[in-house]
Amino acid sequence: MSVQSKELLTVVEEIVNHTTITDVHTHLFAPEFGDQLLYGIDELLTYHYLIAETMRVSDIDYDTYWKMSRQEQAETIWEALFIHHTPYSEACRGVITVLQKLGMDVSTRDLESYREALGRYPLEEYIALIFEKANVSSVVMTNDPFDEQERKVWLSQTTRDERFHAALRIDPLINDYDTVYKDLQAWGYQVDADLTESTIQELRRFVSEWIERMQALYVAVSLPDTFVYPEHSVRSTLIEKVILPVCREHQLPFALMIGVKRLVNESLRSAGDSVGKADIQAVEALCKSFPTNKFMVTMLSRENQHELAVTARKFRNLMVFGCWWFLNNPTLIEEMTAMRFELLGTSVIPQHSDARILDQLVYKWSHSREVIAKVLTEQYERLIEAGWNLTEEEIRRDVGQLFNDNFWDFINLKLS
Ligand code: REL
Ligand code: ZN
Repeated sequence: MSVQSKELLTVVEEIVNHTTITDVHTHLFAPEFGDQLLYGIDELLTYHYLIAETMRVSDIDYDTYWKMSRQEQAETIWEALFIHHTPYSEACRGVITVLQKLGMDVSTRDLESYREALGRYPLEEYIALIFEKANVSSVVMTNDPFDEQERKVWLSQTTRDERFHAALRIDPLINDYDTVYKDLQAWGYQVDADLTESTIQELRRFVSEWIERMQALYVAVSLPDTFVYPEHSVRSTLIEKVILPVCREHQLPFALMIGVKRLVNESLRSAGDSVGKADIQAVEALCKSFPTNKFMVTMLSRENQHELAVTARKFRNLMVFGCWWFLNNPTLIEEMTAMRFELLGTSVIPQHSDARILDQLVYKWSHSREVIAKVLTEQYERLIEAGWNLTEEEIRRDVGQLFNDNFWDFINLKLS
C-alpha cells in the first residue's frame, strides 16, 4: 500500500526506530576481553569528549585530573558540566539520553543514585539491555594486535560473543613502522627496518594470520590530514605491497579513516586529538589504481565530505561510511546525510557509533536515528510530490540497506 505524505514522518520514524542495526565501527569489546569492555556511568562521564569540555569550563589542572580515581574524575565532570552548566552539548546530552532511556529520573541530578541503580546489573544482563535499548544486533570492534592487553586475549581465546565482530586495526604498522618492526621481530617474523622483498612477505604473513585469527571483517587504519598517496614513503609502500594484496587475497575491504591530527594538546591525552582537511586525491588514486580492492572511507573534516561523496559516484569499490567523531552532531549529520542521499541515493552507510562505552550505543543511535529519519522523510516527500508511489515495504527495504545490507553486501562483494 502506498504511503501518503501526511503520515510519512510517522511511518519512516517507526521503521527507522524498529530496524536493528549493524554498527560498523565501535571501540567496544566482547565480554571475553574482560575490563577492556567499558560500561557504566563513571565510564560514560569520563568519555574523552567530556574531558575536553570540562577543561574549558573548569580551572582544574591536567595533572590533578589525571591523578584522580575514575570515580573522582566522573564526579568532577558531573559537577562541572551537569551541575554548574547546562548539559546541552551533544556529548553531554548523550549521557542524559542514556540515563533517561535506562529509566533513571534525570530530574534528581543525583549521580550516586544512578551509580547504584546501574551498578546492580550483572554484566551479561547489562549488555543484553543496552543492545535491546539501542536496537543494535551486532557491533564491529576495533582490534589492535599491537596492544599487549588485547593481544593476550586473542592468543588464548577461541570463542567469542557473536554480537561482537572484529576489525583488524593496523595504525602502528602503517603509521609507526620504525618502532613496531622490533615487536614483529620479537614475535618471530623475519622483518627488517628496510622494506626488502623478504620483509614484505613476512609482513603479509603477519597481517594474514591476524585476519584469520580474528576472523576480521575488514582491515582498518586512521590517517592524518597530511595523508597522501602515492608517495615515496614507508606508509605508501606498506599500503601498496602489504595491506592491499592481503585484502585482495581475503576479499576484505580496507577501511581508511582520514583527517585526524593526533595529540595537538598532549596534556589532554585521549581527548587531545583534532581535525584537519585532507587531500581527496589520495582516495581517488587508491580506488583508481586498485579496482579489485574494496575501500571503506570516512573523513573527519566537514570540508572533505562533498568531494568524498562525489568520489564514491566514480568508484564502485568505494563505500562511504559514518559521520565520524567531531561530525557526529545533529547539524552536521543532517547536512552530510542529506548531501549523501542526494548524491549517492541508498548506496552509503550513513552512520557508525564509534562507541567507546557500551551504554553509548543507546544515545548515539537514538540521536542519529532521529536525524536520519528526518532526512529520509524529506527525500521521500519530494518523490511523492513528483508523483511517485512509495510503499511501506520499500521504505523498510531502504532502511534495511542503510542500516545493515550495504555493509554486509560490501563485505561479501567480490571484485575481480
Ligand atoms: O577510531 C578512531 O581512530 C577514532 O574514532 C578514535 O580514536 C576516537 O578517539 C573516537 O573516540 C572518536 O569518536
Ligand atoms: Zn573510532
